[in-house]
Amino acid sequence: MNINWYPGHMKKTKDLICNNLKLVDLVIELLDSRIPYSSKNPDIDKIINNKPRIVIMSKSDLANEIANYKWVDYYRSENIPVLLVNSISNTGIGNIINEANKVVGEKLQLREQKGIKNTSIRAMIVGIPNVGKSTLINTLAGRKGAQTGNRPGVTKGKQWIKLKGNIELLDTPGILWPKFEDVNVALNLAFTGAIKDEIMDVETLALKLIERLKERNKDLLESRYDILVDNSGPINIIEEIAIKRGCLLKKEEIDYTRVSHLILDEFRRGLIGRISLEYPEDIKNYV
Ligand SMILES: Nc1nc2c(ncn2[C@@H]2O[C@H](COP(=O)(O)OP(=O)(O)O)[C@@H](O)[C@H]2O)c(=O)[nH]1
Ligand SMILES: [Mg+2]
Repeated sequence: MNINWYPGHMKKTKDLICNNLKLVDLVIELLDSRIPYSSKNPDIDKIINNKPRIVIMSKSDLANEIANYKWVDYYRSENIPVLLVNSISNTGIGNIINEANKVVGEKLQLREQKGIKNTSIRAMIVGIPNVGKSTLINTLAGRKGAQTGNRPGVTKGKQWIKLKGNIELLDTPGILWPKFEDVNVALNLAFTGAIKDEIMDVETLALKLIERLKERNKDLLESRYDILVDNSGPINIIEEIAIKRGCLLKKEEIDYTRVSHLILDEFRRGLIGRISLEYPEDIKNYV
């Protein structure tokens, strides 16, 4: 598997996040709603080490609604604050500010009691590549989001973005590495585009995706491509889609590369439907 995370890079990233962590009151951990397990950094708990945290399930618009609520229930049952967010349409964004105040509120009161003037909440966003960190930062900043610039003495060299309410967000997110060991995790990351088509050729990846969708999302597959998938193996399904969509070479041969790109692209954009690849009940010993 060819992912650009070698140990040196991981250590550097970890050090950077640890240094930034000292400056913040709150960590906003971003997970992809379609794959909350696979998009979770394996070392996050050790890295943030008891810092207050809010879990944000990003791209909730692309995930199955029932799965979304099951994940929310799961996190609530673990007493971990969790929010569903769609950064593109701005859904759920306002709740982040409320939740941040709930989670960090007591600490702020203590600060006020000690006579500390600036009682804003300082937060940082962390997550694996492509999970939506930059989009969320931009959405949270909005048009009014002014860069607050350096704060001499306290936060040398750091840029903070002032959000509505009393939150200041570090403008550079913490980029974390995904899990490596598990083939299913790698596949999920590749299906959703978190790691680009690096782990295997695009034809095999599309084939694996069709296998997965056939198991749980047969109806969506059938209605998107106007096909019946019951007795067909994944290759047949891909060929049928190719014919329906005109992904053909000369002499009517199937253009496997083109149809594979088409399927992956449509899945990633949510065009096949709102599909979650992981439900809490699938995951044993989830943390
Ligand atoms: N549908 C949808 N797409 C999103 C959402 N948030 C981010 N994206 C898309 O996901 C891709 C990666 O987002 P980006 O913010 O660059 O991720 P980063 O690498 O974590 O900074 C971009 O194409 C975004 O438009 C969301 O809530 N819903
Ligand atoms: Mg980014």
